Amino acid sequence: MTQQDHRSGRLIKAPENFIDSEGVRTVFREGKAGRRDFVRGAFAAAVAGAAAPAVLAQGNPVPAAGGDPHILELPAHTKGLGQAVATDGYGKPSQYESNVQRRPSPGLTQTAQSSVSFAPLQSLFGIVTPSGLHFERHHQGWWDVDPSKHRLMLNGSDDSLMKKPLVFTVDEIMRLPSVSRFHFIECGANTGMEWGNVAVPTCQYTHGMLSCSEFTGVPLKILLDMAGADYKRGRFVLAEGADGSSMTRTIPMELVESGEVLVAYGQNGEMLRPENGYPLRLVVPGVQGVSWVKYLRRIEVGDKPYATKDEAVHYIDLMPDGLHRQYSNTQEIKSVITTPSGGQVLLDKGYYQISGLAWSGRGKVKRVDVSVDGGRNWKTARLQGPVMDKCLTRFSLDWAWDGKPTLMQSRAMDETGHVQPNYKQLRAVRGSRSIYHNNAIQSWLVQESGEVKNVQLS
Ligand SMILES: Nc1nc2c(c(=O)[nH]1)N[C@H]1C(S)=C(S)[C@@H](COP(=O)(O)O)O[C@H]1N2
Ligand SMILES: [Mo]
Repeated sequence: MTQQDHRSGRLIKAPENFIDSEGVRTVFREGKAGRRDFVRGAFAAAVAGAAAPAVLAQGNPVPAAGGDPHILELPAHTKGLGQAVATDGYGKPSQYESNVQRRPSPGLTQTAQSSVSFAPLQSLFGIVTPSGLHFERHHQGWWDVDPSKHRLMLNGSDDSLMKKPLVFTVDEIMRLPSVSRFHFIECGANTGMEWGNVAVPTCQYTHGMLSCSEFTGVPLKILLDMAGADYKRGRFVLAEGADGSSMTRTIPMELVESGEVLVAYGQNGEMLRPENGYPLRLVVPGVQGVSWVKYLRRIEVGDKPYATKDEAVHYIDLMPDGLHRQYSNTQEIKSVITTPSGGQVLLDKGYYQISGLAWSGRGKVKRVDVSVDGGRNWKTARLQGPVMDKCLTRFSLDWAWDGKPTLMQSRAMDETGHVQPNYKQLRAVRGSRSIYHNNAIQSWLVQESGEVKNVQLS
């Protein structure tokens, strides 16, 4: 990198699009050597091959001498006629932001239908995920379901558990009293590739199975009341989706009774996106994403947990003693620094705003501490309000880089007193061969070159 580049901006963005489709195919051909190595190797190769010009194109060049033409010369847009209103009936982001995309992880899954795309957390501000960048997790592909033909059925596992089984149309649900609430959704497998060791380079891939929206819908409790549910015996509900994945999950009735569980149709002010369950999805605040059943078509009230495939065989946690833990619903306190983060490059010393996200499935985030010396000393970060229940919370801290290698971490605490563990603490309880519910403290190493790297401290 030349001196000129150093003057041109303070941070080079992470090269999010550094794997092309041929690269993905190569990875598939070569990879059978064990999943974690395979993914790690794919990324290492891709990072090494990232072309410098593509990275530099993200810079913001300022000429060294002769005046800045971007000030001295009037650009066309100051002299000509701009485009007409409603040129695009549904607006899109600027062409200059086309690199900000949700992306699949090369080599992670065998098909693109039973797969996941990760949200570009490193490129987002505040707490809301734009709907088009929301992460996706499909077990059998997504559908654009015709709302006029979609139905939601409520029944009991036996007749006495539901006095008046009902079938709703989407219109009927949208007539009922609604609420709008901001909540995060995190796949239980988020950060799952990192259980054993560092696997992926950027926070898009370490933490991007995480998004946050304002959801609008009807509390499920209202629908169950209408159908005459027996809350005394009926301590569980089964939620079922209308796609081919037979996604069914048991939800404890306490969560429904609290009024928090929603049958949602709205996401960030408009209808849900098809990828996120249009026209109806369950919103289960604080609970892992798999329970947020999309294309929701049926709710059954029962007197015991259902032990469906996605809770008895999948979405279980291998513990150090060799047994599996089931029904670990809650997404525990967690945080990640999104800037500076893996794959980004700091271009000079001096001031940076450290910024990141914190969240807890147990309630509000109470405090976030940030360390720039690998966890020896901690400073309390600013929380950007409003701090909401079971919602992403943005934190920030002022920092001046002295040009030396810096190990950066964030550690969050929630209002119930739960504190985010480091890897040593987490592995002591959970071992290192699990997939789900990795809420360990993330470490980023700012190297002397300014390049930020994903690292784990043992
Ligand atoms: N019907 C249905 N619902 C589903 C799934 C699915 O494959 N089918 N995937 C689940 C999983 S594992 C997660 S993490 C979330 C992801 O929601 P999103 O795709 O809107 O991000 O949806 C859940 N609900
Ligand atoms: Mo998930």
